[in-house]
Amino acid sequence: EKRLQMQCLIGATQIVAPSTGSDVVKGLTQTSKSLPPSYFYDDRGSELFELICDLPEYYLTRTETTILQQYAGEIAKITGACELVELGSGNSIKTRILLDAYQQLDYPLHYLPIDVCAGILESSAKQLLRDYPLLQVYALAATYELALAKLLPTQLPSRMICFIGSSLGNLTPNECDVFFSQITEALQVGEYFLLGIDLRKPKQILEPAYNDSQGVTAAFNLNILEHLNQQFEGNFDTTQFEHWAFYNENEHQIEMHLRSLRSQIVELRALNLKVNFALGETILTEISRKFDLNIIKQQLSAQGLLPLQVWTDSNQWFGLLLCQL
Ligand code: AVI
Repeated sequence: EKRLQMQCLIGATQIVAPSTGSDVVKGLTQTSKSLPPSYFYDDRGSELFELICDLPEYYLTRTETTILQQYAGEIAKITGACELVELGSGNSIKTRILLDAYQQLDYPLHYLPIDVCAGILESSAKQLLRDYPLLQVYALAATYELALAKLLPTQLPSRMICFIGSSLGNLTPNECDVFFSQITEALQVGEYFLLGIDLRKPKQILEPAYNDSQGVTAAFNLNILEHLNQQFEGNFDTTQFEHWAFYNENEHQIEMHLRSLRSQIVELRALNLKVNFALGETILTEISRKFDLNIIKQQLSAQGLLPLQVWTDSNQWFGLLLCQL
């Protein structure tokens, strides 16, 4: 298919930067153990995340979808014809709302999905090509950082980098600053950044979203260990860890951990690493920060990303910001 080009910057077809696992070694040898959340997204993890998005407790995807449905037309009118670059594109379902809006205005459709999971990237790109006969897709299996550094100049009048789904919340404040500067580096003056963020709200709503009654989030969390087993010849026994997620009100973030159910030693042979776990010791696998619109607007402006429009839903649970460099 001529309309699809795929490039893999990580994983099996290593072109630029093979994942050496040094980030895993670093995280598991610290006093407070942690893992980079990007390791959630192997094929199984991406599938589980899709299931999470449809859970009754996980309001994020539904709410952002409502906002996109209401304002995609407005977004397309503001930006004019532009190339859509999406970081963490996953199944690209919400992006279809944007593609539809650009298509309705007869703008050319150029889409660059970027995801660490090559499997879901390829299958969703192929599905998109079937559904949008005029679409050109250039898919990149890469981390955000690598992908942003690799973007070629666009052939369209403008570009919009989309970072929706509140994945920004999975970055620490420092990582967030670095990320914003990578965004400004990747854009030309006048180009756009579309950001979707989960907003602060009572714990009673937040905690169930990360502790669903069907246990899908627990399975998603535990799957990170299966991914490490597979990628680094590990012997994590997932029955000996449990999911633990809570809202840290001081930091305004969900913290998701895996707690060791006994004292145990785990080996990752490919990394030449043995890790000791005490009974009850945890690995921090993810933070999911919840944002204040005024604070994030100031942060974006301070980095030169001027918020042009901010849209929310009727509960003010989720925010969508269109910024311009
Ligand atoms: C991808 N990211 C925005 C999700 C979140 O809500 O932070 C990942 C997730 N973790 C548990 N459930 C969903």
